[in-house]
Amino acid sequence: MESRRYFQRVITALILQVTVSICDTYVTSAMIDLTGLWTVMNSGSNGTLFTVQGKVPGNMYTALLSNKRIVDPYYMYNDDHYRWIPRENWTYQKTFQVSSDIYTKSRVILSCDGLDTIATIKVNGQVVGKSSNMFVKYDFDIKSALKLGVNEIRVEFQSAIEYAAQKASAMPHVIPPKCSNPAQHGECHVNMIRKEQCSFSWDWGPSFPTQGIWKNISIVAFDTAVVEALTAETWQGSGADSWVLTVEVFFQAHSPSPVSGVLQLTMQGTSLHNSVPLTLTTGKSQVSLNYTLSNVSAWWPNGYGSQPLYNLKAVFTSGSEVSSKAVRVGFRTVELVQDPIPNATGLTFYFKVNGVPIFMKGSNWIPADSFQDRVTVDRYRDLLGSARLTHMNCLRVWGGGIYENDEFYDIADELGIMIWQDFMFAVALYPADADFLTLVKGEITHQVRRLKSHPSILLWAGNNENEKALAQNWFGTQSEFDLYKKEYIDLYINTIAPIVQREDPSRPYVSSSPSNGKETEKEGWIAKDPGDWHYGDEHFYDYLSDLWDVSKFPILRFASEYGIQSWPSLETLSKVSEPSQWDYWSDWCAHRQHHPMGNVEMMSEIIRHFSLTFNPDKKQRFEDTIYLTQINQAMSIRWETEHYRRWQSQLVDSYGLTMGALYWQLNDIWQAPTWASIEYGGKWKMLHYYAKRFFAPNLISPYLDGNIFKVYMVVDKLPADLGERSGPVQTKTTFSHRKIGDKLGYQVHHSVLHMDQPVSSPQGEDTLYIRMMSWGSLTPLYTWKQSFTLNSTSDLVFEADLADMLTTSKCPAGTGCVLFLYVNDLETGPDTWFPLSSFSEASLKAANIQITSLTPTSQSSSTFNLTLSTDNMAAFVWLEATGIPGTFLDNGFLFATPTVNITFTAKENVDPAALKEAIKIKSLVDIYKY
Ligand code: BMA
Repeated sequence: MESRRYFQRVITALILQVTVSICDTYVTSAMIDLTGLWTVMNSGSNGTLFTVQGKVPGNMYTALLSNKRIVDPYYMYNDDHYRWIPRENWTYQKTFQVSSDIYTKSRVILSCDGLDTIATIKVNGQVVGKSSNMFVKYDFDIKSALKLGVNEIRVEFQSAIEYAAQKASAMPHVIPPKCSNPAQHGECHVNMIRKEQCSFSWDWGPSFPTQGIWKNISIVAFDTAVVEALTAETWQGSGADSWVLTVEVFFQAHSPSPVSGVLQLTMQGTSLHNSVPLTLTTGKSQVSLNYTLSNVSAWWPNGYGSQPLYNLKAVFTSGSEVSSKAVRVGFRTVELVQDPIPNATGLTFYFKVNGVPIFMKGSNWIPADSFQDRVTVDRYRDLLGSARLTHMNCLRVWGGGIYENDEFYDIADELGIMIWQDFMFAVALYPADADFLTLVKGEITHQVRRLKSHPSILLWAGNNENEKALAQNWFGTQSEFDLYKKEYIDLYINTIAPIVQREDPSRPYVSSSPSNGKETEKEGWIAKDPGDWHYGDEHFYDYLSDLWDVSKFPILRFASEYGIQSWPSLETLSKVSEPSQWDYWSDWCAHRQHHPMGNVEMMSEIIRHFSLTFNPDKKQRFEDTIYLTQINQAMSIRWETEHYRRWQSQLVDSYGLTMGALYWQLNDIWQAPTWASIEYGGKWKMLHYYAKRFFAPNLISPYLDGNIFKVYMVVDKLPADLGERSGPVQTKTTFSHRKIGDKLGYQVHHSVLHMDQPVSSPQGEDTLYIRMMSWGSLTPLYTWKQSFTLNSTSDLVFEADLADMLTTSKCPAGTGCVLFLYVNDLETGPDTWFPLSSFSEASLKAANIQITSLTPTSQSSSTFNLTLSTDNMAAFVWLEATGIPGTFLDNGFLFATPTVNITFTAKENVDPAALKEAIKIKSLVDIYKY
């Protein structure tokens, strides 16, 4: 804890004059909510004038769509056909009534939570303000423009494409890249405008550069003062169970004389009930208060405990005017540990939450729709719920999208999903002139204050891949390296870092992702190799190697991006494509693929392990090829993620101590081939079902090290460390020499020092069972039994020469067999499997898989128990309930026992017979039958 700053932050009153105000909707007595229907019209430069009614929050695309002036922008080639729309300037116009209780107030503000992006705002024809950053909130003084009765407001947007091009041509030097890759059918110069960077297209998304009022808009009037923002930070207190809560309240006062009033702070469920008399002078001010609290429960990431949230409320009363704000607080500490490692090169790079080292399991989040007004709270809850269901405890909000809506972070708080929050700069260099830096200052101040009270926020990161872009000369900047390096440092180090430090000292800041963390700083902020495996985080992509071969994977401190593509299901694609295009090599499939050579890459990865299907039925062939892309993606990311989890507690030649695996990417912005595990619309790909297994708290992780078959057990927590605690704990990290493979290395163990001796369950012996199964029978050829006790969260529990295992089990050849593994008990223990050959060689046999029973679980008619039976081993058993959105308990699995029990959870109630009818089952062998 930074004691100097902490103890200075006693009751003080600071005066701040910032044009860009700070937080969302004021709660005062005199307000007019301007959301709802507005008139939306274009400039007609394309020759056609449109005047429609459009919703606010919203944008011109969804306004035209809801008025049926265009069809689904996602349909077929419409991303291309509708490129005229963003080249128009669109205006939002509305009339509204002003009554005397507003008109007579001394201060009247037009409060805009989000204007996308370049706009001139007029009230009754008078310009009251301009916007040029979609990520800030604007407050415009409209007192002088207002009149009693009917008023008119116009928000006149300029084409973002046009604005960006103008900015680019006005720059003293080129700031690359100019345009996105042609495969993306996108626009140019997006780095010139403070707008969602991927709205000009990305390698997984379309170009729909929206214009619109994309967040709440209202008129606020007052005579005294309003509470603009309320923030909270939580720090460990002196005792095991004591916390320090730092509360900051931000005011805007407007009165000729100082405003006297009382600030009341309360936090339900705690002892915090405090009244503070205050005198505020005109303008912006803030107070900072610290409270020591005990008897509050700690907030833990998913899998480590619960997520208690406490409601903190600030109410300021001055005369008859009352203004208030509320936030939810979770008591937790976060720390990024970058320590030297004894006798090794490099630094650690891991997070401690409440003092406990946590392996970050998760993925990367991108905007959930090109049209943010379509992203409902339900969609957030569905996607974040799907992350939690697969044992994720961390998502990175990637730097080319948006700072998500408050509801996103609220749900992350509730579900225990920690958020690695990038600032919105990605895969580009950016200007560093005074105007641009001023825009950025307002943006970072606003966003950090808006988000910092969320316990889920883990860290702030300056940008996505821009250090690497400079270090590896991605944009041909080597000749002007010093110039671009200076601008980089001016932006992320001299401008953003101090604001983060000032606004939120409670969280770490890294200048870029990937970076070498402290080493990057030591190397002057642009490291020679920002992806060095000895430091920080890394983004790993390799589309040419066999990603089933674990020796191809890097041994990192933290893998914050890695992934390969697959196609979404035909069920999802059919919503935006014609049957004529349902062919892997069709024009539309090529058009929809924004990653150059992506479809060829996927095919080359598939044929490493599978035969292709040449089913004469085009639709079936397309579906089965999609199935193969999903299998390959799921298996590749399974192997890679298990690799990272195995390396969490071992170090060899200074490599290892991997404490994070966030695969690229969680969700999709539209229906297309991408790296996502969840399709647009919420359907889980096979990868997402596999995530549930490779992120499981107890993981059996088999792999081949040369010709030695090895099995690790990987657990999130050792039995001794189990048990929830109310406060932060201390941990001790020990390095013990250990032979790892044929090398001498270290086994690393973080043990929790018990401050309050919680109940810990005794460390019993567990037993691993390894069955050699032939593809032609459900009766194991041979079973190995291995009992084990874990010494660290990742430990080798079995190894044997594979050739010996084949001999011992009398399995003639790997092509004929597969290994099935489980711990302790087949029904409840974790299980997994391991192929012994590629599937193009494996002698799979036909398998007749049936649903033998399907019954609703007692308490609902949206969850069903299914019993499946098979007469033979079956690989990649894929269940689909076409037309019935929902998820199966497991999918894409190896059917290695006569029956399995699975549940299906539908998103809505469904009739059992209809469900049974809708469920289609296939396994790998089926796609070769035609
Ligand atoms: C990384 C990400 C994204 C990109 C992904 C896949 O660069 O940061 O920018 O979409 O790889 O190419």
